[in-house]
Amino acid sequence: MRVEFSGWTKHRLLMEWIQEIADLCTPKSVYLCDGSEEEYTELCELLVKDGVFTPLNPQKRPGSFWCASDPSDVARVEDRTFICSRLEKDAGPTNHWKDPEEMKAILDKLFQGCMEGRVMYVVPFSMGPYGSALGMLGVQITDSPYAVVNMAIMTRMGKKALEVLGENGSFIPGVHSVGMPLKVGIKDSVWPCSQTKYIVHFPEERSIWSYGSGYGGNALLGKKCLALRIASVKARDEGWLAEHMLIVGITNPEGEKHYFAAAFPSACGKTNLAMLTPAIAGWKVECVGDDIAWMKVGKDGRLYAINPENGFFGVASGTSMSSNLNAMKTIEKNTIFTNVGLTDDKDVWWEGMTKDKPSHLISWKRQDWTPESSEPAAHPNSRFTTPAKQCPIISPSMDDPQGVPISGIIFGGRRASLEPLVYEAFDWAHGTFLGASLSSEMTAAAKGVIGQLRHDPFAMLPFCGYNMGDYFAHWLSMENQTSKLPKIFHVNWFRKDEQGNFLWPGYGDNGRVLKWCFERVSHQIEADRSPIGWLPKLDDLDIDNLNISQETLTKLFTVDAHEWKKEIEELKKYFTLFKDHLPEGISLQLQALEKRFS
Ligand code: OXD
Ligand code: MN
Repeated sequence: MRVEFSGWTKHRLLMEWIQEIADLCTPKSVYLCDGSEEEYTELCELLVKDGVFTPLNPQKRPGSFWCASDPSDVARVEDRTFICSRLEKDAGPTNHWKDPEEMKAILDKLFQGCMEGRVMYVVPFSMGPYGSALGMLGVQITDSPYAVVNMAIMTRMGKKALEVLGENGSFIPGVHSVGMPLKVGIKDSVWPCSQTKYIVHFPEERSIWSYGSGYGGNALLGKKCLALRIASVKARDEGWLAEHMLIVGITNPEGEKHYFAAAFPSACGKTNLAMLTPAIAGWKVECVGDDIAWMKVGKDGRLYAINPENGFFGVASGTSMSSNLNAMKTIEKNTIFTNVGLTDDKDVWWEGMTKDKPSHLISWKRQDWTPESSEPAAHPNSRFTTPAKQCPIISPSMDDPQGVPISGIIFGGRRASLEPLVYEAFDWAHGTFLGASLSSEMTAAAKGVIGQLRHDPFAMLPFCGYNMGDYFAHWLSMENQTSKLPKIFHVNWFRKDEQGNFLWPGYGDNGRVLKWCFERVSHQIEADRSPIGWLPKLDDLDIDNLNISQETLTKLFTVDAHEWKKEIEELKKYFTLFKDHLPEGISLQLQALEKRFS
């Protein structure tokens, strides 16, 4: 089939590539997206007609839809995610690798005719504000209209991106197929997907191929595939940082403002922190992004960050008016809900949303559900896809092509013990070591054993597009570019007592911790030196109107030498994984930590 471009683009390489993919995948037709509102509405109507989307009650949630995935396609598939660099050592020990030629042969077979009977959509998009020197352009080809409408929310998608691309601009190509060709006689399913899944990245040629899944990070290629795995490689080559981090602006009662970026593993509360309503009076938080930050040293020597995305793909389960009021307000309209419960009055519900449970609903498995049901109404990794602009505290700087200057970087994990509520790194190299040492209990965001502790350096374990040891070295090397790098902090909201109760209330009260970080970056307060870093003087942590005992506070900040020595042994073992790719700077930090405990 000859693809008719009719002036959609004059970019010769783009047209040749689209034709090549159409020839390989043999769809019944090709649709070139323009990103208009009419197009979004028409695609949603198509998804409704096909039974994929159920429109929600317009009185309750205008412009919104419910849908449920195949029960086998509910999360990112890390074990099917590949970094196919030419050399295995460049993918490193934390990524799955296959020789690029071998992988291309596999993909060639899989993609041959894979879109038969389906429409092939071509989705041009910009990651980051149009024309930002920090931004990047991508084009996703997909046979999933669900992926198209999600991309329309999550990225700056359509004509304008094509204009910026012009006739010879560069773009990251991504091909996505649900992997279920509609051969004659085969009936489509509401959530087509395949048991065979491949999420593949070619870091040298900077391309993405995704097969078999329609869900989230597997299918919305702008997000994890482009903005983290491919972008991290580009960032290494060009001397900047592509990170799994939220970005917030914080203003104190005196009107002073600082921006922070924070890395937490998936489903550890990044969206909640990004949209925080601080429990302390007079402090204001603005959200620039909830998942990804691209950061580059600016002319003034400071690190500037943009959020490459344009929407939130947040975890619905557990989100409530008390855990994240701003997220609840963001999703009041124009939102796609995937794998939550559908109530009888055509609204949505999930575990943790309200204390009172609906007496009946349709669960994410499309089954009748009552509070007595043994299975949850929503999948723990259920999601909302919603425009960032709808967030009541969205920062006007989100669209600033310059980005925002970052004063502090925060690392955090889910640790029941060991890690104090908050501490500060001695310097950049020590902060890099804190990022490299991050461990967290696993959540439902990826397939795996929930609750199991795993190393997740920089919260980038599933997202680093090259050798993680080289990535540590890249972080260390940022110091060669400037002396004005941000301060680095480590937080842990999840420490528990002997009975298994959380010691810290979390959510809005995390604003108290942000306040401490703010006052450290603005040099307003001193801190106490400890073997692991700078700890707050307890009087400096604002606990006004917080019902917390001195004993609990002490436990939150306990640095138990015995536990830390065990952690050091564990880290020694872990870092051997990186062999000669482990930079000396990290080994020296580990040795120094050990020495401080001896
Ligand atoms: C996400 C993730 O979807 O980290 O953001 O899994
Ligand atoms: Mn994420």
